[in-house]
Amino acid sequence: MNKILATTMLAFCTIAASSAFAETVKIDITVKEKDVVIDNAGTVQPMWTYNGEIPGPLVRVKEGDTVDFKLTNDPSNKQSHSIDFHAARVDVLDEFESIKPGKTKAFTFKADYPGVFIYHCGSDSMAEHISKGMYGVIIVDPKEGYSKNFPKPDREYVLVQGDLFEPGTSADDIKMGTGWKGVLVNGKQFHYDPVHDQNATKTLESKPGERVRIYFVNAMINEAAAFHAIAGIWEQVWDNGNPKNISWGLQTAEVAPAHGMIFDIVSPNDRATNNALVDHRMKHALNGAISVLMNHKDAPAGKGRGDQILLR
Ligand SMILES: [Cu+2]
Repeated sequence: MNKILATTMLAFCTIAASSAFAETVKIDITVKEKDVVIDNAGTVQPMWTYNGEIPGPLVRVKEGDTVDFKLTNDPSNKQSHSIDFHAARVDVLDEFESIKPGKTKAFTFKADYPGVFIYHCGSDSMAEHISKGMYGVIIVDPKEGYSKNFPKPDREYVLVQGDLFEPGTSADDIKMGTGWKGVLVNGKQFHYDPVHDQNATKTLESKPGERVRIYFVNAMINEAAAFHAIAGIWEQVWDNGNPKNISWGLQTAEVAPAHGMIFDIVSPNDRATNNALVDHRMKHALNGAISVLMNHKDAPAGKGRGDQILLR
């Protein structure tokens, strides 16, 4: 075997190895209590966050991977905080314990189940910590990859729905829903809806006929989300995002608090169309939970791909 061929084969083996075998993925997150912009007008509210963002950073691993995780509670914070990964099987009193400002907590877990999972703060009062923004998404891609029952999408978007309460609402009132103000989609009311909010500048986009995969997570503390695509039908829906839990041709699916599901939509390929992806509970939709998906031939190539899966 000549040297060039040997080198090529070695390179090929390295790529194959990295995609076929489980890896250890290192994730560090810092809790920051800070003022955060909660709508398209630039309104700021004191919130509690993972890495300063609502939702926290998108974590994506493959089924079978080990997550090597470290949580830091920033020394400038006032509260104890924690993290609860729904993708982990560990000890709630150990890995998920609360840590004081200035402390760190490191642990590992194996992502044994494929799907889309929430992570959130579990510190007392959990209602207050979650509703102030302490949640995010971990996607665990199935180890067998794509298949007939879990086809490769053309674009992917993450949508996380959370509560917005009036600033200064007490933990007890938050728990009972008093002082509720609206719904944040990826951290902002009407984040991707220029129809209902003149200050909105972003939309989800795809080309006609493309398969768009929505990773939907409901981080609301007390209420389910009735996820529906106006002027569309969910081609396939996977409960918890597990390829085994497949449903076909759904109009609306209920996503429980602290649950996630995968929704695919395929637009007609012979015309431009628009969809509104909504929580069909009117109280939720009309207070922030509407996102526009524009299907048109000029959709930017990078949108819904790479680092533009969760649009900030
Ligand atoms: Cu917390």
